[in-house]
Amino acid sequence: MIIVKLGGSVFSDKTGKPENFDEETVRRIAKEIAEFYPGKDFIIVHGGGSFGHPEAKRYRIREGLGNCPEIKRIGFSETHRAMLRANDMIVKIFLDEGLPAFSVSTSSIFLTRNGDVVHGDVEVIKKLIGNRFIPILFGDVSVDLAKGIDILSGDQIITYLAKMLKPKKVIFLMDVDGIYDGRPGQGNLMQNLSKDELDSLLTRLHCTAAGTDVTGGICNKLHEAAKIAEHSEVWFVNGKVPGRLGGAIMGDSLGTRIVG
Ligand code: IP8
Repeated sequence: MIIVKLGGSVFSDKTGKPENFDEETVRRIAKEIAEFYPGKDFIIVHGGGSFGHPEAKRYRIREGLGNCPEIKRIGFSETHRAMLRANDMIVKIFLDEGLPAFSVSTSSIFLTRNGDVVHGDVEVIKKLIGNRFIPILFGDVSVDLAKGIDILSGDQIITYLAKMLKPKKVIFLMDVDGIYDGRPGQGNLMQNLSKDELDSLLTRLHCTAAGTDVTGGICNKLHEAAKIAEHSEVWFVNGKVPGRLGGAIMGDSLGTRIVG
């Protein structure tokens, strides 16, 4: 089983207009996956991009229900709807390419406490995989046991799925070539990154900046990658460049591979 994270910056321009969508890139990614399906099982998890993040920020979903619960409840649902719109376009493209993609709403099967997953029902996902579907989950709003509501990033979902389902590989698709030894997209590309190097990189990058993401951008990704690496091989490759995903699936691609 291979889990692919379709980063929000791959299918949309996070700095652009709300809900812009790069159909051509998603179609090409679907075609690359089609070359390996049904020989391999896939789970896709996509991020928020220009869909979920602006809404989550506008309604301050990460702060919980707080003292304006009426507005927050509307925002919770609107943020979810924005994610469903992205999800629907992605699922449609996969279906067009002959892949049996099936949408699984993260917020219906996961519960969080202060943003951390405390429950995730993976039975449906297991059965879908058993029946040769390609489940497509997404970073989403979550019902939170401490704050009432929160956001669950696609990267955290993958950490949980990796722990429960032990995939062979997790491949993060990004809009840069991999992980750099400086600010994202700068410095030298680190092609092989040990778990120790990953930890020191997190310290060096002063991982606090979230950019346009309410979920912490590259820093959250690296933190989650460190946990995922305990269960699975992890790759970071450029989803905007044809062939990189296919290369990572085969085990030979320009990008960053986390070595245990
Ligand atoms: O882009 C965030 O998911 P991510 C989802 O994977 C929302 O961090 C709703 C902002």
